[in-house]
This record gives sequence, structure tokens and C-alpha cells, in this order.
Amino acid sequence: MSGLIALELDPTLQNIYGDLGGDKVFIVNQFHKARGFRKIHLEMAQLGSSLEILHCVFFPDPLYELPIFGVDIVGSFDGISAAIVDLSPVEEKLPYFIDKNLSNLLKYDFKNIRQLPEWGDIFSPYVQFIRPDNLEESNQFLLIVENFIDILISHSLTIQPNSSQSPTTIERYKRQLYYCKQQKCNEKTRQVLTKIFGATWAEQYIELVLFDCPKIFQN
Ligand code: BLA
Repeated sequence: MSGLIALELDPTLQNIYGDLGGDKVFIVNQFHKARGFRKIHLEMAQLGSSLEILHCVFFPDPLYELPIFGVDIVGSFDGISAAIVDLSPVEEKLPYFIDKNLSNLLKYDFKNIRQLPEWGDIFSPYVQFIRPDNLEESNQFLLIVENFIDILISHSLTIQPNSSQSPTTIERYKRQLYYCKQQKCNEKTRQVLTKIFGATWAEQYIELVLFDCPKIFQN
């Protein structure tokens, strides 16, 4: 990755600390941009004693031929209930280099494959959505996350931007908007945030921090 620069965000939305009936609540966010990426978001959250979340999305700059990298890991008392990772296309297909490298990765036979929700039409055929069965499966999942990032970054270092008026740029922009729109349909995220912080705050956090709409000419 080249040209990594930290992004500023409203400090009241960046790091959130609270208390839930005596249980710790915090959300810690980091935002960066880099060549090819308009926003790289890493979030770690502890929401009371029973819920821990790791959320990370690399939103590409639509000028570049790059998919959206996303990972969400949700843990509770009984271990990790959801672990999902994908390189989601923003054109009809994934870039050839990325598709080829993803198809060459060794497949792992996870025990509990989870069903994608209805809004999950944004994900690629390579999406991994599981409930890890044991430590070995959790580690295997993390290895896949690492492989997906490596493939994405390798590709990002070899490509040149298209012009802002090019039809592919516009297509990638529109599909990124659609990705954000679909992610906002995740009622499980909304419910958790609403229960702790209230509906208005939750909506604002989803709109401004998690899945804000990209401005096409920002770079
Ligand atoms: C599911 N996301 C969930 C669940 C919770 C959250 C509580 C339910 C866990 C389960 O079904 O076992 C909560 N996730 C959060 C919260 C944040 C978060 C509060 O990131 C942030 C503050 N979600 C993403 C991204 C992806 C994603 C980037 O943010 C994918 C790349 C996917 N999360 C995702 C999916 C589900 C999920 C597909 C399952 C939804 C369902 O089964 O209906």
C-alpha cells in the first residue's frame, strides 16, 4: 500500500466510550486513505460484556479498478457467531488478476457455512461467511483474510487510475453506492447500536461512519 494518510473524523464519532449497566462499552475507529483507496476503516468494538466486533472495510477510489474489501467478525459469550470476509466487485466481474488469485487459493472445508442475508447480493462468489467451529477454523479464517488483503494490495500497486469521466469509473462509483445501500439493510448492526446508543445516534453512525456515500471527485 502506498501513500497511507490518516483521515480526520468528528472526534465524537471516532472513539466512543460508555457504560451499559456496569459493563464496558467502547468503539475505537481508525481511518486512513491511500493510493487507490478513498477510505480504509478499521473498527474494534466492545459492546457490553457479551459482544465484541471487529469491522474493517477498504473502500476503493472509483478511479481505480479495485473491489471493496470487507470483514466483519462478531463474538459473544459462546465464541464467534459470524465471521465474514469478501472482496466485493464494483464492476460486473472482479478484476482478472484478483479473480485468478482468489480462485487459486486453497479451499478450506469449514463446518458451519452461514446463509447470506437477502441484502447480500453485493458479495462475490469468493465470500466466506462462517461460524468458526474451533480455534483451527478461526485461524484458518484469519489466514483467508490475510490472503484477500495481500491479493488486493498487490493488484492496487500495479494499476493506474482511469479518468473521472470514464464509464468504468462511473460504474464503479454507482456500485460502491449500492454496496453502502445494501450494507445499511443489516438490521442486526442497527439493532445492536440502537439498543445501546439510541435510534438517532445509531442512524447517524451508520450513515456517517460505517457506510457513508462516496463523493466521486474527492481525490
Ligand atoms: C451480522 N453484524 C452482524 C451481527 C451483529 C453485527 C450483532 C449478527 C451476528 C450473527 O448473526 O451471528 C453487528 N457489525 C455489527 C456492528 C458493527 C458491525 C454493531 O460491523 C459495527 C459497529 N457487516 C459489515 C461488513 C460486512 C458485514 C463490512 O459491517 C461484510 C463484509 C456483514 N454482518 C455481516 C453479515 C451479517 C452480519 C452478512 C449476518 C447478517 C444476517 O445474518 O442477517
